[in-house]
Amino acid sequence: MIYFASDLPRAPNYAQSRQRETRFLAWLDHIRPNAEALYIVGDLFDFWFEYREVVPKGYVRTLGRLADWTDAGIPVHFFTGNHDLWTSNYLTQEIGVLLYRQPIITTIGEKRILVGHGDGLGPGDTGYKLMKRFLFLNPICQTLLYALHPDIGVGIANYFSRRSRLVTGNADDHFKGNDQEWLVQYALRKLETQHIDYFIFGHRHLPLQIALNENSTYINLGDWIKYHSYATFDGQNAQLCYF
Ligand SMILES: [Mn+2]
Repeated sequence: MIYFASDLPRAPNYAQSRQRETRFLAWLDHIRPNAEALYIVGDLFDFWFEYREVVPKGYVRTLGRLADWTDAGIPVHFFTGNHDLWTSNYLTQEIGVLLYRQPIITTIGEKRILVGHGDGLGPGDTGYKLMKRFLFLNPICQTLLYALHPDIGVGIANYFSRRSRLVTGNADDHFKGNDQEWLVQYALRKLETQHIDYFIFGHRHLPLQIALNENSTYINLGDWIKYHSYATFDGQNAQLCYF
């Protein structure tokens, strides 16, 4: 079985963050016996920024568990989200994940699956798209951040992490209809030129499984704040599940 999960930001306080992490780790341990691969589809971290010799505090148990999986030969595919788009080579080197900065189309069995975090895809979200392009991924901004003491740099990253969460609107916790759901629109547009069996995205923080046509489905992975939701793929069918 192949597993997909995304969006595990930390809670405002330490105790709640640990609680969230404990639940996620319990899920990892639960699925491990029959896991052939794991896809972390973005926003595993609240924020992530790598200095040459320093990485942010926290996430020790999660990172340790993922390293344990990759050491055991289970592939862990890691997609950057808007909260961890500054991921560099630490996670590939130290944890052994396969890193993706863009959505990918992968063929598993006979199914074509498009996987990606989903930030900045489809129509709308113009404010975020501009910030991502001109601020978050701007080499000058990154160089400036490197030049700062990590306590200050990480503090700034933290600030933008919260801000980008505001910009991308976690408050939209109800389904807005296919024409207002940007990722549905993105998927429908993709289907005009090619066949894709499953679109698997995170970022929306709302578990969704929507038939786009007779043989194409959009799954949103929800999150690990409210829903503890994930998706499975058995080689034939993908399914939204809850832990
Ligand atoms: Mn996101």
